[in-house]
This record gives sequence, C-alpha cells and structure tokens, in this order.
Amino acid sequence: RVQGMATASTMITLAPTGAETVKADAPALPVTLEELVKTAKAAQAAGAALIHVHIRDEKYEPTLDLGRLKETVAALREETDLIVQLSTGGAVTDPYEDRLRVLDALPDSCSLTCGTVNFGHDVFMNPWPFMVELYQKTQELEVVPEFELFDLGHIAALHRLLDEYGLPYGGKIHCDLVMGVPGGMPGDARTLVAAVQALPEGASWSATGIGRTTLPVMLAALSVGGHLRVGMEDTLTYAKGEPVRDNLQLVERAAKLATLAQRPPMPIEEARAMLAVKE
Ligand code: KMH
Ligand code: ZN
Repeated sequence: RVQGMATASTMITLAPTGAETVKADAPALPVTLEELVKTAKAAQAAGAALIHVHIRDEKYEPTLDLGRLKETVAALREETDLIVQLSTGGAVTDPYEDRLRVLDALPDSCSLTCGTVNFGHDVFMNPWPFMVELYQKTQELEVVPEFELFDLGHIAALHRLLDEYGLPYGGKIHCDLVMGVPGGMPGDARTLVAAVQALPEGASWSATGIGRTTLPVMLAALSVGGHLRVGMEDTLTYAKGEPVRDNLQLVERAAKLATLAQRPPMPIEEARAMLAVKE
C-alpha cells in the first residue's frame, strides 16, 4: 500500500494567483479582492474545496499586508465555504517577519515549506530555524499547516520537524508535492511515487506540477490516490500553444479528470475533516 492512498474522492485545491505572474501578462489573474472572491465562488461551484491565497496591493504587486490579508480571509469566509489557506511563502523577496505575521490573519490553513530550494533564477529561503518558528506559531494559533515539499530532502526535514515538535494542530498531516520547479524535484511519475513513499505514515497529500509538468503530475497523482492542486499560480499554459483562459478552466479540467478516475471532487465538509481545520 502506498502512503496516503485510498480516499474515494479527490480534494481539489485552487492556487489562483501566486506571487510571480504579472497581471499585464495574464489578464485573467485574480489580483483584486473582488476578482479573487469571484474566482473562489466559481471554483467552489466547479468542485474545489480549498483555496491557496496570495494577495496583491493596489499596484497588483505581491503583498503580505496584514490588514489586507484579514480582509481577504473575512471576504472568502463570507462569500464561500472554501477552506482558506494563506501562503506563508509569499514572494522570494519577502522577509521572514512578514511571512510569520501572515498567521495573525488566522486562516484555516497556511502553507509551510520544508526547506530552501532554488526557484528558477531565485532562491526560495526556508532555513530550519524559520521553519520551526513558523510551525510552532501554527500550533499556538491553531492553524493547520500544509507542508509544501519541493524536493525529496524537504520530506526528510518534515520527518525531523514532526519528530522534534510533534503533530500539527488537529492531529492530521497534510502535504503538497510541488513538482517541476526549476531547482526542485522533477514533475514525473517516478519521482512522484518516490516522494509519496517517503511521506509520513497516514499523511494525506496533493500534488501540483508547475508549467508543462501539470498534466503528467495530475494524472500520476490521480492514479496513486493523491489529491490535486491546480491554478494560475502554477500553470499559465492549458495545452501546447494555448494559454490558460482562467482559473475556472483549470478547476473544471481537474474535476473532470478526477471524476473519470472514479475519484470525484471531495465535498468541502469532508476536506475540512480530512485536514482537521478548526471549526
Ligand atoms: N511564491 C513562492 C516563492 C507558498 O505559497 O508557500 C513560494 C510559494 C509557496 O508560492
Ligand atoms: Zn503559493
């Protein structure tokens, strides 16, 4: 039995915005609160259960402004039933203090990357002491972390984190394999299987493949029993030579493939129970 196997349904996560894409290059990228809420509602209707959120300022630049984050969490809770996950990764230029402060917006969940990784021409910094501080803050504030794993070494760091600091709030372990980042693990089936076999016993997991690895990773994850993350944070090309129309197109494709795989989209209440987010 492969680790984390055997859920009958597929939790679909939408990562609609990210911190890297410029609005002018992808006009459908949701960068205002209104655009984000509209995107979130459509995604929920199409089968998404969780939204991974990065926000932008009035110039559409990435920001970790606490006031805006709180406003975003409140609006998403008001207008949707989605599990709200804030990114603590931010942009590669964001200082650690700002990334820690994200948790004060009290989302249901937050991302927690388990190690430093080359990130294209940049470096996404996640040194051990920062990981520990962030993890302890999730435990204090009762926010469920999603462990972002860009490389196999990050899985070893996750084991160490759990061994030394105990289980996350809620007692469940949920991971996301982020594959195909230039500098991280490749987005292919054999790497996915190796990563899944190394996960902690009983962990749930989703996978996303960046850029052209989107489809191979999605199909491999479905066949091995994983959950899916999709969205314009990770993919701007729908098919060769065809730009993504919008986030909804990506959620709809994920829902369709999951249904074809006999693992239809997971209802939000089931996803809340799987992650053990605070009620
Ligand atoms: N934007 C990347 C540097 C996360 O959201 O936690 C980090 C990232 C991961 O997107
Ligand atoms: Zn992110």
